[in-house]
Amino acid sequence: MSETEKKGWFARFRSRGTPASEPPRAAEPPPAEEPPKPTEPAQPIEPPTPVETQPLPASAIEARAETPISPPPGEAPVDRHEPRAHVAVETEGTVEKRGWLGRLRDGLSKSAKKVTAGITELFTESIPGIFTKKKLDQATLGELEDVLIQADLGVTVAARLIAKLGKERFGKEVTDEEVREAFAEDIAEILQPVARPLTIDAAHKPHVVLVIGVNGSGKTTTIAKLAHLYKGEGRTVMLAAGDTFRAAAVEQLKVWGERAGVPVVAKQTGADAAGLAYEALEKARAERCDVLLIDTAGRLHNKSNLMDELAKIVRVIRKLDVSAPHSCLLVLDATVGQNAHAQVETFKAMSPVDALVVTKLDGSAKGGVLVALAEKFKLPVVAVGVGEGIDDLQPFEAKVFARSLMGLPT
Ligand SMILES: Nc1nc2c(ncn2[C@@H]2O[C@H](COP(=O)(O)OP(=O)(O)O)[C@@H](O)[C@H]2O)c(=O)[nH]1
Ligand SMILES: [Mg+2]
Repeated sequence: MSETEKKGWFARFRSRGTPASEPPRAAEPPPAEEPPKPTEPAQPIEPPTPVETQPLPASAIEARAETPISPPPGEAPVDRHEPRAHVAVETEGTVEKRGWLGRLRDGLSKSAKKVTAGITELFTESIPGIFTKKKLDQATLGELEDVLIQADLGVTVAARLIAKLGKERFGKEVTDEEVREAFAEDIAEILQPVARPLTIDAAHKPHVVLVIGVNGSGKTTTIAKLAHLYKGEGRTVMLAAGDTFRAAAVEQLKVWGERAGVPVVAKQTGADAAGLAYEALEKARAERCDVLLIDTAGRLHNKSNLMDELAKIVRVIRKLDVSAPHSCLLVLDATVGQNAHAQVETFKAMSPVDALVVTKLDGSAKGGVLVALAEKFKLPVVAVGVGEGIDDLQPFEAKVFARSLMGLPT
């Protein structure tokens, strides 16, 4: 990542915290028909349905249950967030930087706990709490490999990490922390090439971002977060409510648009999504907008309907701009774990996916899946979602992520 790109992220995060750019948490959209969620997100926000655990790409698309997520206009807002003291006190300069690092670390804490507990356990003598050095033998390597696989890093990554550790330390006395340090270094190496922020090309007016993914993965929320981010950078943003399939979806985007202070092009439920995208692009071009974010349905009657719809959206917007979409973001919910692989395969076959956003890292112990995805698909991870709020989108930084995942200070 270049220094300027990095600064871009920091600048965006620095621009937060002003009442104008950040709506109060209490004003975030509550679910339409759900009771308020408990403040402790002990369960994944949207637990995958049993069908979703099937490794079939088709099921991956169809599996999401309809989730009522849009707040009916006028309904009393519900604050579903825990107080985050570190955010409240960290407002400026380097302190602010620690703020987002802290939030990423917090977001990854469930995943980190899982992996560090697994590793630490191997290094604990029979008296609990006494950690010792241990001679790195074949059995320990095998057990460490299991821990990595269970933490969703995948078989390939686990094998790679273990091979490297074995090569460097076999037969030597090591501590659990040394092992975690070694793993973090290797993981950062795997992640480095994919840690690339989404670059908005100013030559395009607008730069069209098509946002795709299964229902409930976090597309609409991510669009709101990106809109907020770009607006904070002084860019003009427009949203297209392309999920015309679900009744609440259009309304949900409109509410987010209002909160982010950006216009939303929308039609009624059931309208032609490609037609809507075309109109939105026409409008954004006429107004010389910098960014157009197009929301899409994640679930239609069947997989081929979804495929047709996405293909049609791409075809139709290319009538106006042959180079559009300039970015095609696939949004993945980290809580689905290994099923994310099938989703990438499926959506890659349907549309020109060129980057990933991984959401709900805060509600998941499966953050390790991001490493497996990076190793396998090598698609840039432009950002990660660590909460439901409009500013809960974090830059994806290889080293920070790797160290957080291994429960190490960043
Ligand atoms: N905890 C958490 N929840 C998220 C995150 N991103 C989205 N969500 C929630 O996931 C649910 C589905 O999100 P939504 O954007 O509507 O998904 P879509 O169907 O893909 O558009 C909503 O309740 C969001 O608040 C995240 O990063 N962390
Ligand atoms: Mg949506």
